[in-house]
Amino acid sequence: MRMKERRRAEEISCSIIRMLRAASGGWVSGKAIGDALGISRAAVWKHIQHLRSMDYRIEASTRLGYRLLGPEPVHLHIPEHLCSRLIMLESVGSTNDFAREIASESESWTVVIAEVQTAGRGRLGREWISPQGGIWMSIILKPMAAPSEAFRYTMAASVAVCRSLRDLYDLNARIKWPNDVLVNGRKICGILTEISAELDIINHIIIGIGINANMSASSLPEEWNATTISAELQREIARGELITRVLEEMRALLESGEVYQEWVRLSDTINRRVSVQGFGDVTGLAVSLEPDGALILRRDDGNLIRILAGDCIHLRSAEQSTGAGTQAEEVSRYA
Ligand code: BT5
Repeated sequence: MRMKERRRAEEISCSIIRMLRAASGGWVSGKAIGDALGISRAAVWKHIQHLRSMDYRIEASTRLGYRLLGPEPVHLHIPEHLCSRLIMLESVGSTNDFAREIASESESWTVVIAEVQTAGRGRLGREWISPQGGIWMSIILKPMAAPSEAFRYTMAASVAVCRSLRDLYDLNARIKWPNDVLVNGRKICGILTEISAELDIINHIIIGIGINANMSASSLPEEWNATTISAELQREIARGELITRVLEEMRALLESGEVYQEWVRLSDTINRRVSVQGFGDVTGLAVSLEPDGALILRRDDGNLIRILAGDCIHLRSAEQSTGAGTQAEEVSRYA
């Protein structure tokens, strides 16, 4: 199918889903859909088949038409070998909280996914808006590793999301330090890692990943500078496919030993002028990133400072900054 035709087909599929959603689980006749969209009933049926292949559960009746059954089952295309257990919830406060409650008796790679979070959390207890259509998931990991290695798992998650968005949808995804994934400078994914550990060994890590997938950008306040996949692509995606890819990428990365290098290559922060708020406010040029996740900043007085955690604001683009950062060339390969 040519690009233009494919775009048109996707628009029609989206319109059909909107009509079915608007009916709140009620029936919509094939004729009503066909008339509204200017297509034949046979074409409506073809689009319904396509939507079903994208995870939507749609019931068809020759007499009544079509109706959407519950929220979209994102798990349908997640192969079993990627998680030791997959828990799907319609609605939960926070998948990270749910994961924490079951962590001690769960195996590594238990994955919790919710259609909606009513109390989704960001770092430092901040709110994370999590309506229907997004991907809200937590992965329980139990590596034989020291607590100081925990950051590697968060890095792997952000790199996995970035690569998946690039490969599947050709989106210009980059990582804002420490672990936000941005598309064209706007936040599309946030990661919240929580660990339980003894002094020298991790009991479990919970990696919470929130991806704004099939949601309208207007569900998020403008001042947050956020975006969603459907807003970027002007179409909805199959969430099961994206979740699968993220899990595959994460597993491959953690086995490869290349997590840090990839995290640096995909960084959108290096060689930018930034302001970091954490323990006090610091402004300067982001010159490099270290394997433990630290950001090295050159302050205006020339002094280098090492920051392990904080909120980063990008003040100026790489092109406008002077004095290339040590890792800037590698980064530009992804530009
Ligand atoms: C994060 O925190 O970015 C981590 C978000 C992690 C969410 C996942 S969803 C699955 C799992 N279960 C949870 O309860 N959480 C995890 P932080 O860097 O602190 O960013 C929080 C800030 O992002 C908020 O203060 C808002 O400004 C903004 N924000 C809130 N919801 C957003 C959304 N859906 N998209 C983009 N920005 C959002």
